[in-house]
Amino acid sequence: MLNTTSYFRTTTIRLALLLLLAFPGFALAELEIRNPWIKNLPPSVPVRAGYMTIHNPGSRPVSIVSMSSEAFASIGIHETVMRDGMMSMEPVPALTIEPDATVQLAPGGLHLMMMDPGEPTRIGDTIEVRILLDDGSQQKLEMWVKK
Ligand SMILES: [Cu+2]
Repeated sequence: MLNTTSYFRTTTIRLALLLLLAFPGFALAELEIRNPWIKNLPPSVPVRAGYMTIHNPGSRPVSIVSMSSEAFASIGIHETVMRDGMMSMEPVPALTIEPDATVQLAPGGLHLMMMDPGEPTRIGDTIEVRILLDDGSQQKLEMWVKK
């Protein structure tokens, strides 16, 4: 049975398909983020490290330009490197994820450096973080505070 609602729905889907076909760059980039979490530390420590798995399901490279959260003064992306036998951290200005690639932010490697939490973090908290991508789009995610 074809009623008015399903007619409009079909038309809307057709229109969306047409737009996608006419403008392949129509959709904004979107990253798939799995298991985003923050390692909890005592309130006396003014920094937290954040981890997650980031997958780019699209057909173009996507760069993370910046990250922010109301719960932290700033968030940077860091890489842990060995230099002259010493472990140190270096800022990553923009993290680029190639098409169909997956990047791991994990202890001992890439991580978020989350500076100056406004309030002490507690295990079980969720903290909202915004990601700015190089096409100008923004993505929000919830990060879990874990032990
Ligand atoms: Cu760091």
